[in-house]
Amino acid sequence: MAAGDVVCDDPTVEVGNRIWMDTDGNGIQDADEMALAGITVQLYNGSTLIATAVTNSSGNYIFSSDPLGTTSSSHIYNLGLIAGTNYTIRVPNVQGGSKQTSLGTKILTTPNLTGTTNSEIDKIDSDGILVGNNAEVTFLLVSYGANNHTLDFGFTALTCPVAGTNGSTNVCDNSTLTITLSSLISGDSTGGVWSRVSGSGGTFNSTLGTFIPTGATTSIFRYIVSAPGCPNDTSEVTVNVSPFRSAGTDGSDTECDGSGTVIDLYSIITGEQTGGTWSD
Ligand SMILES: [Ca+2]
Ligand SMILES: [Ca+2]
Ligand SMILES: [Ca+2]
Repeated sequence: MAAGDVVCDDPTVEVGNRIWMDTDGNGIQDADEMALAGITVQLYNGSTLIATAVTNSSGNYIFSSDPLGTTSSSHIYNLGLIAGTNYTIRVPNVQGGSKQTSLGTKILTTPNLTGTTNSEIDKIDSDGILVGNNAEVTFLLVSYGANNHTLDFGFTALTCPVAGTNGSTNVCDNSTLTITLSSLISGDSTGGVWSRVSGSGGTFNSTLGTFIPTGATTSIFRYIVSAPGCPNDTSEVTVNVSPFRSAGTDGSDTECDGSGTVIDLYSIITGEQTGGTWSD
């Protein structure tokens, strides 16, 4: 090197940079969507862990080769990053038994809705793809100076299925009509499982969620919906079954005007059960 040459360090390079709450679940960072702080993010070269950061209150993380930067929990400096190398940003344990507690019940949002390249538009989408229980994006560190702030991860609320509002119906025990149990609860999600909680007789089909009350007693049926990460939700249908009561066979009697005879109406109908009511 000749005297007077200017000695330049390699320009630095940094990658990042945001983890956010994708409130509307559209996979895009919208203006009103909040940052997610306290999320652990790792930088890997192949299977080798290079550095670990935790997002700050702006949801930001940075991995940088700048030797002059001041490292914090979210911004990691003085890393030996090599241009032309594929690196992976990993948010570990976004689901499963060791899920990061800062993620609560949130789930990874849809990735790469604007593409997978390091372009201006790629800055606003989510890049994390589920690999096992981790969210990952692998990228080429193109060259020194080519900072890449497009490596973002969106999370959205887990939508749990609901079992709806309880319902009931009243039927006779000689009814042969098929009752579709789901028609008696409201606001329920599909895909749940029916079971019988009480009562006997009739024909209950748990697969179809139907009940034919012929010969049954009052019965309660339970609908349970479940999904990974969600609590089970339950609703019930009560089918009130009354014994069929026969009013007997019609009859008639002929009396003349002015007859003083008291007519026992029960003596005219046949086969009736007690407990009925007369009207004219
Ligand atoms: Ca969004
Ligand atoms: Ca993308
Ligand atoms: Ca992006």
